[in-house]
Amino acid sequence: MKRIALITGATAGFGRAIAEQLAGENFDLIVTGRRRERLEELKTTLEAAGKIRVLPLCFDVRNYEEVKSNLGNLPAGWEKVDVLVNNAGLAAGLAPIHQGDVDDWERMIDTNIKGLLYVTRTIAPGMTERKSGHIINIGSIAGREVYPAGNVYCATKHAVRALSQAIRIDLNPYKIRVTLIAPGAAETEFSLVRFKGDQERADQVYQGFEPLVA
Ligand code: NDP
Ligand code: 8X3
Repeated sequence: MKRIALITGATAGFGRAIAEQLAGENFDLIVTGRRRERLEELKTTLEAAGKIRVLPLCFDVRNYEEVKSNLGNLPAGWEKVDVLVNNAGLAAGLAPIHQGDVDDWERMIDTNIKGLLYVTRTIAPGMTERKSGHIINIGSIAGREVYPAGNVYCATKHAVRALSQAIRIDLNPYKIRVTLIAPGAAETEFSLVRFKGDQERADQVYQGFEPLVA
């Protein structure tokens, strides 16, 4: 039986690269994100070699009802998720605390913390029943250190780190592995999203050092 991996936020950056990597390791893949065309294109690309199956699911991780309706009733043959990669996430804005945009704060907290919780709450019960599984959370160096104006983004990634430790303790009796990956700055669509489409501002982030790639 093929192993199944579920990757949130597979339409870009790390998520897409993880999908490509796991496809090469012969996993069937459930890929999620909000951009349907990108998910369909990813399915076509990854299935082209005829070795694996890809199930694209288009939804917003911030919406618990959407998470439950998409992941709570997976189609036949897709229910037994072996690996969950909680990758979907973002930074919105870069402002000192007294000038921060509260809507940006809500977006980051809702996506990076609550989205991860909603997906985990929906997928983990199947893993505990089967007493097997691996949950991989994408944290960040920003979950260990903070940087100027990074306040809320850094706090969400500190939360991902705390939750990874807590989930590991809770699921250890069920033989479920929990891994936190904490990359440094990588040139993905991350900064373009953070600066709301301002490519020039995004490019400035990676000047003066060599960023990681997805
Ligand atoms: P990208 O912007 O390239 O990719 C982000 C992915 O998250 C996209 O697929 C996007 O899909 C998805 N996503 C964002 N919001 C939502 C949402 N509400 N619902 C569903 N999917 C969503 O960024 P990265 O690949 O860089 O980021 C991936 C993860 O890596 C994030 O958790 C980020 O915090 C973390 N990280 C990034 C670093 C970096 O420097 N790039 C370093 C360390 C960690 P769509 O827009 O289609 O919904
Ligand atoms: C993204 C890496 O250092 O730009 O998590 O915040 S950093």
